[in-house]
Amino acid sequence: MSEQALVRFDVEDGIGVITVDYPPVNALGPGVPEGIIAALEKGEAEPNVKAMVLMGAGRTFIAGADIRQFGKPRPVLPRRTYDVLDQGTKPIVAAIHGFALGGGLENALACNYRIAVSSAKVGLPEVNIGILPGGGGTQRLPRLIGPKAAMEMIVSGRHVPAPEAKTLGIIDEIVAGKDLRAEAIAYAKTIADRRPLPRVRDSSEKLAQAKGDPGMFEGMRKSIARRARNQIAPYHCIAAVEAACSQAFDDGIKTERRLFGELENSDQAKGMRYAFFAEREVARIPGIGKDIALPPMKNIAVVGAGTMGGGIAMSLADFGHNVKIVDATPEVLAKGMQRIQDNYAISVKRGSLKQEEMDRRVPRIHPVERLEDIADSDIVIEAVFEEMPVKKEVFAKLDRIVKPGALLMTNSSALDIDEIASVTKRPELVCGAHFFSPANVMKLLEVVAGAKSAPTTLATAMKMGRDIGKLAAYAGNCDGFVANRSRAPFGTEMVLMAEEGALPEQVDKVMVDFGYPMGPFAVGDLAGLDIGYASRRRRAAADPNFRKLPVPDRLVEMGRYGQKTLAGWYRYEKGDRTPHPDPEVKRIIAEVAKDMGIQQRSFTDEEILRRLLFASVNEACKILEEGKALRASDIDVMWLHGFGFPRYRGGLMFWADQIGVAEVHRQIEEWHQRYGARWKPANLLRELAQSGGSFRDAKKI
Ligand code: 3H9
Repeated sequence: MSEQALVRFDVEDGIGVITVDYPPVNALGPGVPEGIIAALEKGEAEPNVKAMVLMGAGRTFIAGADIRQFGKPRPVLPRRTYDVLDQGTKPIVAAIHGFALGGGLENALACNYRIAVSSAKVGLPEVNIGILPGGGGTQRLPRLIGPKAAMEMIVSGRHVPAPEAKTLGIIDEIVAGKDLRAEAIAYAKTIADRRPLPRVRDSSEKLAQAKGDPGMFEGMRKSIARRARNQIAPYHCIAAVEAACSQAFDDGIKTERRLFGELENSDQAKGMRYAFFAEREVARIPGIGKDIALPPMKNIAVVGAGTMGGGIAMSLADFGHNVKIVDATPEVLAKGMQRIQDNYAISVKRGSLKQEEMDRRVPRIHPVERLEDIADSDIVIEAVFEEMPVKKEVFAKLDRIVKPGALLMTNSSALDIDEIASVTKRPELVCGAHFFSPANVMKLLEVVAGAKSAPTTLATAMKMGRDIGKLAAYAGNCDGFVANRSRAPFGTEMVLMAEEGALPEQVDKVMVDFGYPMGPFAVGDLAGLDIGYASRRRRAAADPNFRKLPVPDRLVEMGRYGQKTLAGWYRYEKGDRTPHPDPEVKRIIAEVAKDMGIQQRSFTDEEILRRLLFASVNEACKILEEGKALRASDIDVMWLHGFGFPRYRGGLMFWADQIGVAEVHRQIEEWHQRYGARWKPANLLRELAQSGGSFRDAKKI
């Protein structure tokens, strides 16, 4: 594409209008900065141009640098757009709609004025891809709004709505936005003769804030210590803002460049960039185009007012949907509604939700007492007990009662979708919608395809997920679907390793150091060990070869259910969630090991990490070779958003790719020899190791 096509320049009424036109989001891809510079030079040279406007065509202003170009060699431009904007002699107005993010906002900050429509959002979200604003954002934003507010924006990476941006001082004026071009031209005329030109780089009053509050930067570092554990970018962001306060503008820019250079090719930035694109790729199901016509999604109902059903109803209400919720008895329904109220009230108490917002959301959830009351639904999401006969009974009833054409989705986390669909006369309208717990918090939604699920059914479930802020991922119908099935061997290995001598506290420390927010044993105690116990019993009854896990079984049989009984893998003090290693657990583990003839030994941290994660990588390969997942990166998205896998490591399969398929295969083969059948390498793993392939490119569909 030619530069003219990427950036247009035309003159109207003495105002030069520069329009970036690089769909879908006007990223600053190759040719765009060059096009902006060429247009600016044209505007400077034309005597009849009194002022200029910089805007974006289509749905947005500029979403930032082209992320696809990072990590690749790029031509070094003799001048950057920011410098050309700074050196201009004619006023330039950035006219923002949609998003002004990263390099987009940085260009706007180098303009003399900024106007925006009220629905616009601005931000410097670079930290979310493991880098920092490298186009002067760390130097200009603190000068414009003060270092404290700037640091908060840069370190959080949040998108700031235009009205708030106006209050902060980023935006000069909010415009109606009916015809942004006309409004921007009108605004540009009002400032065309004003001199001197306001330049953010020249103003330093706001920086004085740092002198009055010398502990500001250290305070910020402390406040993010938990959230940003192990990460480099957030701390570099703080250092860059600190430089804005202690160095002259041009020196600050050099510091920003140096810090940016340290981050761009870091492993963390690579992992986060990969995650960014994986999260977008996950929305695509081959064979289902964007233009597929979808049935209505207006009337939605949830069956089951337990923890999951309530959480699903909240997820819908949070995004403005009215939702009916039904349960077997008025008592259970009332209890469920109370739980919903309480959960919202906790968020209000913590300050993460405004009372007015809670008052808007709760009335969107309508409790009803009979299935007949949800007969007019377009979509029904079932969230009753995880027992096949119960699910079948509910689906048979729903099929009779709910209007023809309505979609019936099950929130089952493992049961056979085809068996559930078989009791209905509309199997093509049935699929799984597996929310993760707590459903109103966790972002992952597995959309599970039954053998007869129609493309429109799957596309509707995916869209519903996206509409309520979830990352919806396709999964094939198999035991545990994709996320839980790939996680299951991790859960088994951690217990078997404990029998061999790796104690919960060592395993948990390894995984927390790796980047998980909590170790897996501590998570088990939080969720309740009785849950896994019940499911193991069920599965053992159905499958004589099902592997027994005597240690957790014994803990549960002793009444050690986890945090709720103040004892599980750890012991707890009343009113305190801190896990304390328990000699009693060590004794039980040693006893079980002795009974089973297992020789206990010591483990290195590396062995623990590999054993847990490689077990899952091998299972993920089986899932891929069976075609139950569409791509390795979908499994990564599931691990990032379902299990708290550290985002800066990209995801399970991306992490394994960094180690290399050959090494993963070698290690798994070694453990296959030592531990037997459960470590048999997946065929796909063997093939990839032989062909020199990568997990990332392994698609089996
Ligand atoms: C930066 O600016 C560094 C600077 O400091 C300067 C350094 C010198 N690049 O998300 P969507 C694609 S770093 C390339 O589905 P939405 C995206 O992959 C950058 N591609 O839409 C997708 O492609 P496809 C700082 C990009 O409406 C399509 O556009 N900026 C970029 O849900 C639609 O995206 C950011 O981090 C990009 N920058 O959300 C902002 N952005 O259709 C990143 C998007 O093939 N972007 N694409 O899958 C976003 O947060 C969201 O895309 C946005 C729109 C909110 C803008």
